[in-house]
Amino acid sequence: MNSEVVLSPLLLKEYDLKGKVVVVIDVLRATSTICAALANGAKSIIPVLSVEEAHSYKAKGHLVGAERNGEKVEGFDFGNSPREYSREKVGGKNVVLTTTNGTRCIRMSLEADEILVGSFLNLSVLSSYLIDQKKDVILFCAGWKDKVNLEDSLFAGAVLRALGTSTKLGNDAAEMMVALYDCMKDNLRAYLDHASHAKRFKRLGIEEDIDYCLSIDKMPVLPVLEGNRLVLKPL
Ligand code: 3SL
Repeated sequence: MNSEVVLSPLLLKEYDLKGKVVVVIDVLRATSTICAALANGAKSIIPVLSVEEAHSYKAKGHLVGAERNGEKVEGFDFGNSPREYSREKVGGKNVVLTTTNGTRCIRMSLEADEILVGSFLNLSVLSSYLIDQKKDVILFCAGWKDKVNLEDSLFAGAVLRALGTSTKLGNDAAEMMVALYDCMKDNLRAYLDHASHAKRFKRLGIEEDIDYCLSIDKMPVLPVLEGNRLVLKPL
């Protein structure tokens, strides 16, 4: 198996996704929220690109989450905090979600053989699956508005470490992120305080979400894209 890391959506066009598994990574917070909602019994999550598209689902009676720039968009049922997507609210429901970066990256990956969602919440389940399926992997970091970010890049390093000798490190970004993860793995929370998104969370008063999203293996589920919706992959 060969695993490559894509550190920004701007770089995705340089990679051939055909025949590969893409893991979309937006640990703060879209991919953590998707894991939490599905683990809490949501039937599916429908990722959509624009607030307008989200509005059209809302008008048809769907439950809809919408976030832009870290904040809930007015008029929707949820923002993008995984803590909002409780069993009481989402159990048995299809939920539509649009976020600044994460849901867009899911839609950018459609050429791949399989699209999975990764976060610290499902690190072990995701890694075990990748080892078993033996296809080449692209770890696609959503970043922030096309810029590289710390939290998604570090998580790519965590996945590569978990894959161990099952994978070759397929590009320099993979080498870099394993080295970074090895340096920082014992101080992840403190290191992430340096992230621009952590500073944004501080300004918005939603730092609690960082601890939630760093809870390793809290939600042992594997979201996979089937058609236009994310569902749980049977494990
Ligand atoms: O960019 C995204 O998709 C979001 O995860 C950003 S935020 O964490 O909701 O601010």
